[in-house]
This record gives sequence, structure tokens and C-alpha cells, in this order.
Amino acid sequence: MSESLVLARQQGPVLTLTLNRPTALNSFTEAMHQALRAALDTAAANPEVRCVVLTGAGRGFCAGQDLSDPMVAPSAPGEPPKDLALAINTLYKPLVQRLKSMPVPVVAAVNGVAAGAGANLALNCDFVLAGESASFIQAFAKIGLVPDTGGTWLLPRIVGRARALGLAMLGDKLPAAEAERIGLIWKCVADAALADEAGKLAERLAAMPVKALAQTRAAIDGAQHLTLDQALDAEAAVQAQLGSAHDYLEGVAAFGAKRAPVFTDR
Ligand code: T3D
Repeated sequence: MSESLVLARQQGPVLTLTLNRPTALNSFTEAMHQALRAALDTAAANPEVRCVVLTGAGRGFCAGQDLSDPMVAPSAPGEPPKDLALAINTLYKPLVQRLKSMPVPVVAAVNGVAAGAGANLALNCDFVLAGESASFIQAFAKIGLVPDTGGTWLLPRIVGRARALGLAMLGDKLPAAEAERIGLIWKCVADAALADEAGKLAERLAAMPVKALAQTRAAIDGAQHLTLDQALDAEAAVQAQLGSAHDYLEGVAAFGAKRAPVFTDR
């Protein structure tokens, strides 16, 4: 059952994972969480995978938490209230941590509405490409919650405090073109071109030194808490590690020989 909630298709070094609950706009149930995490774990362990594309089946990308899931649906009167922290701590937090620790780049190909945790799922990826009919909604305030799935951390860092508060408090639908304009996402493309554009970007990333790209993600995210001196030290530590790896030697050799590099580290 869990297999069909996330479809996996590998083409060369690119693995495409498709959230597959289209009748509920691919909103998250516990089972879909488990399926996505398992697929990402498998991808992380597979040296043949050098880039992951995450997209949604049907007309939506992901509408966040499935609000009818018994784990989070409000209790009946007289019953004890649901502990939403349970879902956050056991499902959403490990998912974000999994994405942020992927050894390869992750591209979100947002094919339709991305709401609540679905919007922040996309924003946790390294690149967000969106079709022109896609949109992003910080839907949390509309149901009396705060942004989760990393939203409080991500939004002000990506678009600044004023826009973060506007998006989070108003919960308006932000069309993909506007999301690109304010720097929330990498690129808005024609709907019909989305899969192709995401595939081309993923192939390009897969041919790059993906170990260095994963370390770039970690360094940039990690530097948010550091002073400049601390960031300089952190950069030195990572370069020391990468400088003795195959890909650096190959990159420099290829440059000198005026040939295309073949990167293999992961
Ligand atoms: O532990 C915790 O709970 C905390 C974690 C919270 C994380 C979160 O993500 S909180 C935010 C949850 N998400 C939302 O509040 C979004 C709810 N959905 C919507 O507002 C709208 O569906 C959309 C704006 C996303 C799309 O609107 P529209 O008009 O294009 O589609 P629709 O008709 O509303 O939805 C289509 C179907 O998907 C519909 O089912 P039906 O009537 O055809 O059988 C709808 O009920 C279903 N659906 C959409 N979103 C959800 C959902 N079903 C369950 N949960 C959903 N989140």
C-alpha cells in the first residue's frame, strides 16, 4: 500500500518521487509520510541516485496535513484534545531533517497548489520550480495554527520578515509567478514545460559534484546562525574535507586538461 502513495521513477541518475493521493491534493497522511521517508532513505543509500525530483500527482502538489486524519482531526467534545506535537515530532520534523541531510540535491517540481506543510515541504528542497498555475499558501493561520514544517525558520530567511509575516498571517494564495518575483522560489515556468525543466535541472545537478552541493546546502543553512568569523572557520573545515576528495582532484584535473569532469563522489 505504502508504495503507491509515493511513486518512484529512476531515469539515469535522476529519481523522481511523486506524491500520489491526488483526490485529496496529495495531503499528508501518516502512511504517505512513511512512504516518502522510506523513498528518500532508499534514494540516500543508493549511489546510482545523484538528484531527486519531488512532485505531485494530479492537479495539486501537496495540500499539507490531511485534516481528516485521525491523528490530527479535532477530538469530539468530551474527548481529550489531540496532541499535534506528536505529528510534528514523529512525522514532519524527521521529514525536514531527511530532506536537509540528503547527500544529493533535491528539486521540487510544484505542479499545482502547495498549501500548509505542502508549501513548506517544497521550500525545504534545494530548488523550487513551479508551473505557472501552481500556488503557495501558508494555510496554517486559517485553521488557527502557526507555520510548521520549518516555515517559521525558512520564510523570514527566504523572503524577509515583512513578507514572511504577510504570507503567514494572511494565508493568501501566492501565485507561482509572484513567488518567483519575491524570491520565494527559483523559477516559475509554463505548466507544460515543468516536468521537462525540472528534468533538465536535475540532470545538470546530477552531473555536478553532488557531495559538494550537499555540503553547500549545509554550509549556507548553518551559516545563518554564525558570525562571519565562525562562517569562515566552517568554510575552511568543509574545504579541508572536500579538498582531499576525488571530485576536487577530478575537477582541477579536468580544468587543466580542458575536458569535461566526471564527478563520482557522493
Ligand atoms: O499535526 C498537525 O496537524 C500539524 C500539521 C499541520 C500541517 C499543515 O499542513 S496545516 C495546513 C493543512 N492544510 C490546509 O489547511 C489546506 C486545506 N486545503 C485547502 O485550503 C484547499 O483544498 C486548497 C486551497 C489547498 C485547494 O483548494 P481547491 O478549491 O483547489 O480544492 P478543494 O476542492 O478544496 O480540494 C480538493 C479535494 O482535496 C477536496 O476533497 P473532495 O471534496 O473532492 O472529496 C478536499 O477536501 C481535499 N483536500 C484538500 N486539502 C486537504 C484535503 N483533504 C484533507 N486534508 C487537506 N489538507
